[in-house]
Amino acid sequence: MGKLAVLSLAVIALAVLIGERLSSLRHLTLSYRELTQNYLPNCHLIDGIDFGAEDITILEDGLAFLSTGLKYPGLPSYSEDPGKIYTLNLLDSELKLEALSIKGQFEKDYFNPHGISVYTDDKDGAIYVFVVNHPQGKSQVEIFRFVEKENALQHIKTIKHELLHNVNDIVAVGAESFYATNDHYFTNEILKFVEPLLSLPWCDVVYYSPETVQVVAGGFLSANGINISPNKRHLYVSNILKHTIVVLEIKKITVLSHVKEVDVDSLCDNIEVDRESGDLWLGCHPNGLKCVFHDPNDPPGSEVIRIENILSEKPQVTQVYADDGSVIIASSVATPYRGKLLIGTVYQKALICDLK
Ligand SMILES: [Ca+2]
Ligand SMILES: [Ca+2]
Repeated sequence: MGKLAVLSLAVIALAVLIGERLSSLRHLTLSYRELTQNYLPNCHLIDGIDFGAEDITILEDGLAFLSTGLKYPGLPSYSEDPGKIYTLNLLDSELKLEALSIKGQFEKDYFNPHGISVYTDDKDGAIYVFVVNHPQGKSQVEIFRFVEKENALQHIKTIKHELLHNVNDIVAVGAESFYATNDHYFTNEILKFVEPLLSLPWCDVVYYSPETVQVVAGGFLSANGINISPNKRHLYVSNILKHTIVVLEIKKITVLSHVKEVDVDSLCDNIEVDRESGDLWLGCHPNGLKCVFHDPNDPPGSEVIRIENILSEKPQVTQVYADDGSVIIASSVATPYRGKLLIGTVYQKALICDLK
């Protein structure tokens, strides 16, 4: 075969590969999806949240913790200030956001909080706040003790481990133990950028305790939000680029078995679980490409999805809220509390609505 023929074949092969990858990217990001508005009554933006509340979780007594000010490579962030953890008491008639001060040996200037989880110790009622932190682009987990009287977080320890290399979210299962998701396989910034384009199912879930650290589940295109069922028997993990929620049964603390994957047809980020009904509440990105380009004239929208009876033969997947970005941009978490729904976003605002 002549050189020209070889070159032509190479060009054709490359074109086919690029075409195939572009088509795959279109599917991964659901870039063709158009959103129909689906609003809830009495929605109000939360005063004081302007730079995202990527993750939110609510205690049984109505106190919400909000992780704000995330700086994440490839996504916009509109503040140079370090991130903060806020509380918001949902039982107060006037919702007042309070920033938690941080006590102890801790580098506040580089605080870059991402996924959070709260654990209450049954023995003494102590409340521990676990926070994924990315100081200067690194990945580590901070454990704080919540000091309610002082509206403060007492820093207890920083956990770093080679298996905790791209942590997105965590769910605490003890005062010092948790499951964590990695949303990328590579740590090199260029490879991290290329990774989603190659559809490599190499992301995982890691269990950490002071005695054991190990990968307990794998095969995720990108593992994002994670949470646990009220009876602590199942883990739920968002396989965000596959548009599914993976259900894992906890056989033993480090032995998980794959139960099923539920289609959600959206790029779902964090997962909150209603402690009474066991329903899953998901903050989702209806169009991933818009999240990447973040064009102010065509912003990413927001979508909240609820899954009822996830362990049954026929889980019900329902869209609860949808907005094209004119109200809130890039919703990443949604958490219900006594007839209200609090929605947080990656880098913009937070919204509270009445559930119908
Ligand atoms: Ca979380
Ligand atoms: Ca997340």
